[in-house]
Amino acid sequence: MPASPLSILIAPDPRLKTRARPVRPEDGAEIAVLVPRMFEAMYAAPGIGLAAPQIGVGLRLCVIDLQPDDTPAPVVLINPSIVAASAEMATREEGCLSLPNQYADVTRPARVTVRFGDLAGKTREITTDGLLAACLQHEIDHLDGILFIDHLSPLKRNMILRRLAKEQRQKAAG
Ligand code: K1U
Ligand code: ZN
Repeated sequence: MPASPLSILIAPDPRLKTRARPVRPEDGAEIAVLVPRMFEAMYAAPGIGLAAPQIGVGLRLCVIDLQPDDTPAPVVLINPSIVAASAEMATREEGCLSLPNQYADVTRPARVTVRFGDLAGKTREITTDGLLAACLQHEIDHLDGILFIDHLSPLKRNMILRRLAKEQRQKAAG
């Protein structure tokens, strides 16, 4: 029987605020099943990234696909970490599949180098800027229990959380 689609946790679910643990070699079988389902959930949402804690799995694992020119470019990142970040900062609008319909300008290092393991167990590095740099930092934040709203003032953060709660109540009421 086909597995049901993964559902994405919505803030303020406490699992989104929990630091995920590193993936270990013995997690390989679970990850092999999880990764295609994470891509499926991410494309269906639709989104350009998804971290395991967003589907209630406390592992340091995320998937990204910016689909430049509508061409699939899937990347799996196992135990990703930022090994270098520019002093220069960049501000861009971010969204989050765990905060549907909520957007805000977030300021982060403009350029980062991220080291991670791939599905074959090889260590890789990406140095990038622009949307991919923001997305990588956003997904690694999820692994540390940090949401994009945590980069905003308490006033803006609470405004977004209140608006989200209201929209979720209205959605539940049909
Ligand atoms: O982790 C997530 O919640 C996914 C999030 C990633 C992200 C978006 C923007 C800046 C940084 C990180 C999303 O994918 S939100 C949806 C989104 O941005 C999008 C959806 C469809 C097409 C293009 C973008
Ligand atoms: Zn997110």
